[in-house]
Amino acid sequence: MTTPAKDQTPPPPPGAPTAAAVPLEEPTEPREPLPPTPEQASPATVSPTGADLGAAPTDMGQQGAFLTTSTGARLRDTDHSLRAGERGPTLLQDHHLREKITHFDHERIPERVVHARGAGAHGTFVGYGAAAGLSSAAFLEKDVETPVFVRFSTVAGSRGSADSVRDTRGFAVKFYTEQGNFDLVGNNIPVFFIQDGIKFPDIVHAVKPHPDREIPQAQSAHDTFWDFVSLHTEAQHHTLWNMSDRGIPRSYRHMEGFGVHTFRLVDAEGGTTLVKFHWKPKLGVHSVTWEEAQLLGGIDPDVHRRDLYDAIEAGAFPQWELGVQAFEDTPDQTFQGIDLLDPTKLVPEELAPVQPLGLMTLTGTPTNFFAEAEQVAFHVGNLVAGIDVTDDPLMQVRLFSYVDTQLSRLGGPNYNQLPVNRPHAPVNDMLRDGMHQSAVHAGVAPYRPNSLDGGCPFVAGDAEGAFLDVPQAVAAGSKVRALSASFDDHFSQARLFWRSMTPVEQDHIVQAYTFELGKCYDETIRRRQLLALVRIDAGLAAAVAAGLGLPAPEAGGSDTPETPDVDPSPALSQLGGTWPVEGRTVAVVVDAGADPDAVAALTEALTDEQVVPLLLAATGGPVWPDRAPVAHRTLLTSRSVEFDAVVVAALLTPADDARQTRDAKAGHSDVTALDPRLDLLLDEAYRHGKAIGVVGDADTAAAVGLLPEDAGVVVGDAAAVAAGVLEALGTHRAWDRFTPSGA
Ligand code: HDE
Repeated sequence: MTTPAKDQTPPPPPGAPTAAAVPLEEPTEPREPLPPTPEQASPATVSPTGADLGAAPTDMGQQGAFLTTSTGARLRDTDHSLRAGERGPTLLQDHHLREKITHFDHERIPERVVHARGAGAHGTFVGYGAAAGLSSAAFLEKDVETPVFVRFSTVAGSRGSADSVRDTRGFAVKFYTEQGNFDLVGNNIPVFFIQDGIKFPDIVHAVKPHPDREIPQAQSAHDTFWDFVSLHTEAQHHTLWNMSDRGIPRSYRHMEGFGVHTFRLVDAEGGTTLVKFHWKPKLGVHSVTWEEAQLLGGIDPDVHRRDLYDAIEAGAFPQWELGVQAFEDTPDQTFQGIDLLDPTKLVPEELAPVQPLGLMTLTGTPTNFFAEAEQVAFHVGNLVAGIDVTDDPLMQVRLFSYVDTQLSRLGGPNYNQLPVNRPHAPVNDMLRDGMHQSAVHAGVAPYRPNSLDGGCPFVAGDAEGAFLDVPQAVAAGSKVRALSASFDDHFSQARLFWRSMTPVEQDHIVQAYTFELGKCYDETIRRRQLLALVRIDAGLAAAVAAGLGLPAPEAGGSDTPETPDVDPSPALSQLGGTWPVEGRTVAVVVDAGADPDAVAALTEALTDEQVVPLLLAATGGPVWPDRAPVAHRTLLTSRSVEFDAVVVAALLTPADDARQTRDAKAGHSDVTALDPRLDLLLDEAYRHGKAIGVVGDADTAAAVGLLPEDAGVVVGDAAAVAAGVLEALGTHRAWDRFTPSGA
């Protein structure tokens, strides 16, 4: 066996809390706080009113080598409270104790009503200049670079819930433009459950845990959700997306983003265009399987947060292209029969292609999660010149909600002064005082008109880049609580989505509905949802009904009117195509008998493509005696769902702890030649359509139950395996392993 040279040691995988050597003994020498790690970014050091302070980001963190009170007095002891004698009661005069405990008692703020679980990152947006004829927004101009902060989220779960659940994902971007902050507060699904914002509390109350027992957490598989959406059929289109693989993304990096509503862009001459915003991930759209999602909920509930931060730390910076579908701003605000003000409708890309406007790259993880990802406050009304809202009845209500919610969540009206929310443009707003005011405003006349402050601040015009509320004509009419008849069709676009899916994707949808409805206690609710499904597609309804053991409803009945036929939109499917593989993880199964040169060559080939190899051995410690590298994962600590692919570089025989009493996974099989946990790992990876490499020949493959000709299986030397696995990863999954039902 040859020795791996020092420079062949694979780099440590991302995620270690510090790069510094950690001493075994408690340190005794005072030292300044550690600076952020290279990938950590902080909000810019601008003042609460947008002035560039030119300070180092570390100036916003803790300073000095000694422990102090919050007012800077150095402390002698923080391990003992001040007491009347060593065995006596604690004294009320202990100001340090009271400050420490009182602050701790108030460390939590209300979590977001929705989208409580999420993760944020810093980055930049660079305009292509392609929006010139559409919008005067300066940040869209060619090569203009704008800092951004992005927060991805689930909707239903609490702040500590799992990332892997079936749900819609939030995709909110704050652009710190030189004309003020622009927030694009979107989702990974292009349509919404409701058409009028007044229904938002209803859908949210329905999907949240039942109010009596407060279960289930972060799930839609329960009676109240299906009760509501089966009655409120405008939710059917969005629900169908949730039941598709879009509801269980592989990572944030693999999600599309959508502004959902139609926006109105205004060009330099005042011309207007209606647009729908899209974010296209450079890595393509990719999802986990439902079994993976369920396993991840227990094994790696932080999967999406970890993936995002590990990728950024590894230098595999996630990227999305921002684009728009553009439509003529006609009086009826309709495109080819699709009402652009109805947020339950999308416009197929085949009818209106997405025009790219710029590229977003995420390059920085938060320095402090609470200060940044928790305190960031998005608002649909944070608009800049060149971008305006429309009369979409959902959007209109959001314009009220996002300010209102921050008042209780962030404790007052000055939340835009928090470092992550501060604009990078000068702020002169005449808003004064209030809780947590951190600006020190000069002048005596925060009102207009005034003469005492020389008339300041002045209002701006077009020449000064003032925001324009487009003078949009509104139809004169009566005050009504109603929507136009064009909002009445709830099913044709759900049918469009279903018919655009490949057979494998359709199977996943059937499985998801059957699972979710199967979790409902009430049969009437299941039957009612089947009545909605038959209006989407009779085959879908029949397949779900069969799984539930219920009769399939007939299409065309009095409560199941026929839905018009639609042309599919192939762009909605996530199959087909090949994509970059940056930041994906590959388990490399090794032991001391594996050829270290082959393993080094393999891991190097993977890291060259910014794929993260994780050495998986029976136990921790050095894989080869007395030398690097050490195993990153062990059979006990890992499960297949943590990896995108597996390479078998050693046939692990049963290890000492391969006993069910020590590791339940070891109960998977009685195979005596292989460790049963490796057998399980490979079974699952195969079932989930993941790439599997075997360093060796057909006999080696046979020893782990694989054939070289199996889809997504690569057998050969290290170089061939690396190349084959990288190629298979690029297609996201070995789709041929999923045999669609009926095939
Ligand atoms: Fe939200 N939404 N929403 N929403 N939403 C919030 O604002 C609300 C809607 C979305 O990472 C809240 O700061 C109403 C559509 C995202 O911080 C709250 C209505 C879309 C985020 C709120 C909607 C979204 C939120 C909760 C119907 C996709 C997370 C905390 C009129 C286009 C942002 C907060 C983050 C957050 C209200 C509908 C996306 C309560 C009333 C449609 C991505 O204000």
